[in-house]
Amino acid sequence: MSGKTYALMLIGIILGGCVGYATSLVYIPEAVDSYFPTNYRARFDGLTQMYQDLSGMYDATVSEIEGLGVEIEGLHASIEALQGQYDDLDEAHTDLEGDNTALQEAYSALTDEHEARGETLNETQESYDALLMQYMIVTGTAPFTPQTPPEGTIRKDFTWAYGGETWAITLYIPEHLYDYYSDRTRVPTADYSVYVTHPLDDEYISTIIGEFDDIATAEGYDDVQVVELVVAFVQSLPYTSDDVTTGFDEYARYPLETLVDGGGDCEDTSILTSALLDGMGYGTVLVNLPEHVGVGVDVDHYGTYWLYEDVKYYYVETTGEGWEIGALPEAHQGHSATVDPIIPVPIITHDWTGSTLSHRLTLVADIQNVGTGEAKDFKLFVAYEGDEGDIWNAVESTFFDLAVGEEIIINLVANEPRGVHTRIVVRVIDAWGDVMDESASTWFDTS
Ligand SMILES: [Ca+2]
Ligand SMILES: [Ca+2]
Repeated sequence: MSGKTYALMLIGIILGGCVGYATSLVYIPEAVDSYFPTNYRARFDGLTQMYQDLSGMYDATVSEIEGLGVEIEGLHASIEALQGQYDDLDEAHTDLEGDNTALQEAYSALTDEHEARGETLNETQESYDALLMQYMIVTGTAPFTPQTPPEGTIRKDFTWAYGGETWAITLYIPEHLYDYYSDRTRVPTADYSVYVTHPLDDEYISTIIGEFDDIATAEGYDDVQVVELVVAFVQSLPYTSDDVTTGFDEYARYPLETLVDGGGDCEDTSILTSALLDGMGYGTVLVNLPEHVGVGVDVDHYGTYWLYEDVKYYYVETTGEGWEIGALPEAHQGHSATVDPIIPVPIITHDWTGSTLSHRLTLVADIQNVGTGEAKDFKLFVAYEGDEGDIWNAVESTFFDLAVGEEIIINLVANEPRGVHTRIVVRVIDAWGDVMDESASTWFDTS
């Protein structure tokens, strides 16, 4: 387009604007008001106001919904957090349940172990007590910390049957005690009570008695049953005659010898039985039959008994098994017997030498008490004896006492009778004149 055209168009626009302005001056609002009916105007305004109000409500509702959405999100987050917490707690609970089960198992395992250890402790304590007792017997003293089993003991295991059951005891016999008794010269007497009343083994015998007491207490035995238990124990020991085991006959054994040697013959097992029964407090005697020895015990029973100082002592056979209290083997029936109580008695031995000068005998006697009781008011008696039983020129010493194990040397001078067939007799007599020991020379003739 040319510049002329542009100019024409510009002029046209300006003219057009002027026409528009003039028109606007004609159509003023008052003109509109006057043009539209009044009620339309009010309704329009009302609708406009309603619209505005609804818009405001809408906006408020929208913002409220937005707020609730935020709130819901917050609640969701809380729920998730709670769920997480719940899951954690659930897991922890499961873990704790597992822990609880494991702890209960561990607790019952510990309880079992505790009980087992308690039993072991009791057994150990019993063993310790037994060893301690042995140790004290061996050494005579209580150790501060005994840690090793006692040396110098001889272990002996015994089993026997009584009352339908089998019983077992283990003894630790002090070696020095056994050696003491086995080295001891046999006491020259038929009164075997001195083998029971010898005091050195009393303490050890009481520990053996403790073993029987334990059984008797546990089983609730009465007196007869206790005696039967002890007798069954001794009867179970093997019978060994003297000549086989010791090389000579009538070798009486002290109780510990019979236990260590594992048996003996009648006087040995009777000595052991009466040592146990006497130690337990039962009235006990030794029954000395021809060629046999048994025991008598003061219990309420029936059968064969010996009366001693108005007390009935029922016979107990100690050799062989199965003999009941009061049962006397047929081989020994109808014989008389001597009864030796279990009380300490002196047993006297003596030696003497004599020389004669001018029909005067000088005699030197060595007298010893090898028994278990003191000799009181004993005398030495010396005389010449004729072959008709006559006693010539007797002399006596003054009274003397001899403690257990003690010995005394006594000199006596006696006149020798002239022109007789004679022998010298030497006696140790007690206060009642009973002969406690006696010896004689060979027969000879005097000038
Ligand atoms: Ca004794
Ligand atoms: Ca014997």
